[in-house]
Amino acid sequence: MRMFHVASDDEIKRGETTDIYFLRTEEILKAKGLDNVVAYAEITSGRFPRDWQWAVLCGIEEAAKLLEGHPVNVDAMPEGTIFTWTDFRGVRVPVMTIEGPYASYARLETPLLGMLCQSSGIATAAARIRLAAGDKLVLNFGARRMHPALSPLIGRSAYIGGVDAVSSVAAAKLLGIEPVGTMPHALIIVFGDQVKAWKAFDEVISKDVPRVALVDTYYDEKVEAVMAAEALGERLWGVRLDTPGSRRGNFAEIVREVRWELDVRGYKHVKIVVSGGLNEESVRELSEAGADAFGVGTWISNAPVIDFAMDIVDIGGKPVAKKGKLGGKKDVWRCGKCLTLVVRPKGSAKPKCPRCGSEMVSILKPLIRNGEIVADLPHPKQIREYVLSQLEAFRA
Ligand code: PCP
Repeated sequence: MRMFHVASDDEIKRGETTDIYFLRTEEILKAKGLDNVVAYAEITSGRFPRDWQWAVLCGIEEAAKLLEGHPVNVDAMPEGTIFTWTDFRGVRVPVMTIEGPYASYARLETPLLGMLCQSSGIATAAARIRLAAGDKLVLNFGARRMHPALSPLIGRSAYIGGVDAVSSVAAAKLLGIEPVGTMPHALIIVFGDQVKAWKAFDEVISKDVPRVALVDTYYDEKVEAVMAAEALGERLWGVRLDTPGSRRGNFAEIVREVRWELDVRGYKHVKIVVSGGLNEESVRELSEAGADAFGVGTWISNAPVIDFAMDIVDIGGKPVAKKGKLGGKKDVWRCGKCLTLVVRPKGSAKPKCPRCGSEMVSILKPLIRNGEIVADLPHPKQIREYVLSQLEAFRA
């Protein structure tokens, strides 16, 4: 008997979260002796949400584990690859290809797309917040905005996208990093006194946890910030402003005031953490106003999905396609310098980058061969470094 309304690993692996029409398709193909027909399918994206011009491919490790053991060959861009939904000439970019008896993987389309669509949306939102925050600290506080079964996935995708840490204990465990957080309003309300709560935190919590005092519960933020600095002095790492919308007015102005009042009293070491309803624009604005760290929840955890679709484009070596898609197997080339993508019919000559003339590399790599995972699946830390190195191209 399932306690929570989420699918188990086994149910996902068996394809039981699939859409019924795939099971009926398998049944028909078997009944008509077409269950050995080899189909080559590609996964491409539609236009990105929020007017994004690029996205971060995420969810490849889960996809590999889903497809593992099925009689298929799979190529894919490495997890963390930044891609555009069309190439230089407007051709949709395949991020993954699957080849094998279609009836052996038909039902996996639903879970596979779900894995890539959601993780890539979250990782992309995180990468955009990363760019907006520059080198400042970005913390993912979004576990409470989605079903808890997804916390490890949300934290992993946000971390791959570039956030520095996550507050979800389960996500941090999956990533092999320490969970990071400050204190909730509840702690202060239970004590009924901010100073007592801040001091209790300082007294009880292990010394390697930065002391960040929440300073918007009762009084004006700058008043509480000075109170916290006076209460904890050098041991205070920072203050968190999670000012409620009803009092937010010009949040950047509040941050400037808090910065000023702390500095004129010699508390230059005290950093300012902001959270609550943050997005790319407010992170950029608050960073300019003097904020040092950002707790971002909804904007990353509830990020819109990347609209991936899977289409058969080759049957038995013959190009096929539905309306709106291009038939035939394709090579995908990427410029090592400016990340420009070029899609060509498979086996075509290797192009030079049409944008900067640099060398291009084939970006679809073998992931699975005859049902066996053949690619090294890197740790999220490595994938995050790969994403950050690509983001440098955008910063340049
Ligand atoms: C929220 C909590 C989350 C933040 C805001 C995420 O504050 O701290 O981490 O917000 P977002 O989803 O809008 O980006 P509260 O709801 O005040 O909770 P708490 O008192 O526990 O900090």
